[in-house]
Amino acid sequence: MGKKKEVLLLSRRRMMVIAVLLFFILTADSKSFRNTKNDSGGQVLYPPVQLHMQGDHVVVDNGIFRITIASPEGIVTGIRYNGIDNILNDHKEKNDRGYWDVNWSDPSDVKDNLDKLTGDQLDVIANDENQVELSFKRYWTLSRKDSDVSLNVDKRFVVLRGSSGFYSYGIFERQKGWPDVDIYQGRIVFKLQDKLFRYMAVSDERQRVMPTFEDRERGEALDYPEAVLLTDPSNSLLKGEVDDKYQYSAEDKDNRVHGWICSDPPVGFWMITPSNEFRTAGPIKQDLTSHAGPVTLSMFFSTHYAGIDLRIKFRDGEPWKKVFGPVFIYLNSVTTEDNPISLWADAKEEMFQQTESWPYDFPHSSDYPRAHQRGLVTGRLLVGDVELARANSAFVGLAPPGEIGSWQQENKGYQFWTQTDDEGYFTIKNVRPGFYNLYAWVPGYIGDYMHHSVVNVLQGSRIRMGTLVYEPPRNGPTVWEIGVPDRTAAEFYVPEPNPTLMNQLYASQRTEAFRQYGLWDRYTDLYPDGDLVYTVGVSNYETDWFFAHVNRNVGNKTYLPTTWTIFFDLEDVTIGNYTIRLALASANAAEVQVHINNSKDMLPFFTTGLIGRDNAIARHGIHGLYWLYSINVLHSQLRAGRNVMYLTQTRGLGPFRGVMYDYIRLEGPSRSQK
Ligand SMILES: *[C@@H]1O[C@H](CO)[C@@H](O)[C@H](O)[C@H]1NC(C)=O
Ligand SMILES: *[C@@H]1O[C@H](CO)[C@@H](O)[C@H](O)[C@H]1NC(C)=O
Ligand SMILES: CC(=O)N[C@H]1CO[C@H](CO)[C@@H](O)[C@@H]1O
Repeated sequence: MGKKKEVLLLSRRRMMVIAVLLFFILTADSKSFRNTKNDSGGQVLYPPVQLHMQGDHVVVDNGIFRITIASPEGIVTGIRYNGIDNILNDHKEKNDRGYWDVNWSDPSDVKDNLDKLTGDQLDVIANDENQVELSFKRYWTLSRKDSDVSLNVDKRFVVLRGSSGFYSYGIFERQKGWPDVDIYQGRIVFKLQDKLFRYMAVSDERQRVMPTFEDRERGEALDYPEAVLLTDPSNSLLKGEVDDKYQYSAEDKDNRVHGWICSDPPVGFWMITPSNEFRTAGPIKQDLTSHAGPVTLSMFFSTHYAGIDLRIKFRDGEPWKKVFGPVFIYLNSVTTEDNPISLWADAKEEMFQQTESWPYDFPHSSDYPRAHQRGLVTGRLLVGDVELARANSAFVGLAPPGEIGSWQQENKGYQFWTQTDDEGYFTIKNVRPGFYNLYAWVPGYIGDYMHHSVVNVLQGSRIRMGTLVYEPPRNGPTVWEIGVPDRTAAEFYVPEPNPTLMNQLYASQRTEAFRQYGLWDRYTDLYPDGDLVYTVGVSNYETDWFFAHVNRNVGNKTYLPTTWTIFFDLEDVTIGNYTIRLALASANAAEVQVHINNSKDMLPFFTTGLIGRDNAIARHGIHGLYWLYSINVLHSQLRAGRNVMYLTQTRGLGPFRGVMYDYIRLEGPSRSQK
């Protein structure tokens, strides 16, 4: 990167170090320099932040970039940076460029409403040389019942001196007695200049030249219509590819920086989400990132890959308040001699810096606790299954008090997650004061852990949980197992996509192959004459177990249920009860019926009932929500020699109904039962 621009890329903290160093170097031979040093710690290199109030909009300029925000609406209409007059798409309406929004409905009515949370009043919270903080507020009243979601909304925008980007956070509040409401989704959205931003990056591996909005308009909508076959793209290299925003989803724990690169001039626009505390449903909840448009999002909450369970449901006048963000919208640039793709590496570096600075020390809202107002929880997790072991890379988190596993549906409070080290130790930092349960799950083991007592985190508290032992469900020794208990179907067979429906990005990335479009129909191609048959001890789940239990495409848009068969041999049958552990990684409007030995036409031995709305098959996920069933089998229902277990997904009709298995195990009777 060029020297001059490199300085511009530096974060505030690094700049201060450089400014102080420069100060010492310069003062060594120039006493007069000292006179120009300001009192705020040596930020002499950067001009003060300036706020200009201009009737229907405000402009904030820190010498690095300039942002224009409609006032009092609190909607970003312009970002000028590095010679680009407006990074945002100014062919779009002013309220369709940089905005917060939520989807909501009145539960007594099915109508889905989109609310852009337009502000009614502007308050200047801070306006000095180092920080401008603006608050765009809207207060809800009963007279707004049909037009606006019943929330008080305070949208904040913060610009710091010497910072190459801006922060936004929002405080949503509901007062006691307000009407029932369901809120499905909340996010901040930026729509960029389509002529400039063509290259998108969501991770080291997942980056590419993207189709434009018009390319999609000219293409052929697939099923769902968010997926489009590019029949006539402006860039002919993209012809014949499928584009779908859901192919760029990420788990929240990995959804920390993504965005777009413009090559001329070389400029990057990035969404940095430095914490997951305000997102919902735990660390592996999946959501959208950036997508063709060009669009960049920070998704605060949604029903994606989870379904209706994840709508935020307010009943009986329940009061509520929550802070979403701050997120950081980062701008970077290099000289024209440099490779613009290097802006991704710099954005990632900036993401690490922002994450390290969390919790921030500058937001003025008292609803956002600073570092010293938060607490710390430490401990060690062991797992006692067949033998006692350290829980390596286990997910350990604090979430509002609930039931075992309830964090994956929880959506009103804050969650704080970490992973254990290889000795099982964990440290959960920066926890907001409040009551929590401590939850955990351990890759390699089934089920969920919850500590028996509620944890009360106080301001500044350091809570030692000591050594905790998770005892996963187990009634006896493993007779056989299929897959790995890790809440995904990633270890199973993910087919090659239909060559006419490819996203070339994933053509050479086996671990991302599940993101291809249309894999549900590959089942019928692979099993044209009969359904999947798996023989324990002979078959290999990596090649012989299709990653999703989907319906058979019999043509004419008709999909029929399928039955998978597992053959297993028992040398002899031990007196006592056997147990089947059936762990699902996803379910969508599905029902799994289990038959053992008996014909599949008879009443099922077990059924899950109709479950799930996570839509992970259609949205190219490798998991949705997690389900675990334990099924008791009497020894008299098994026999020495060959046994057979049938798994029928009974709900046909469409391609997207089905399940993904995480793991299946047969346990023998416990040795002490004999
Ligand atoms: C296709 O389905 C439609 C609607 O169910 C039906 O009317 C039609 O006869 C079917 N065509 C064929 C070829 O099966
Ligand atoms: C075995 O299962 C049966 C039927 O559910 C139950 O009544 C019995 O108590 C179980 N036996 C043991 C040892 O758990
Ligand atoms: C669990 C179950 O249904 N087991 C059946 C296996 O088949 C034998 C013989 O047909 C039945 O007696 C069991 O009930």
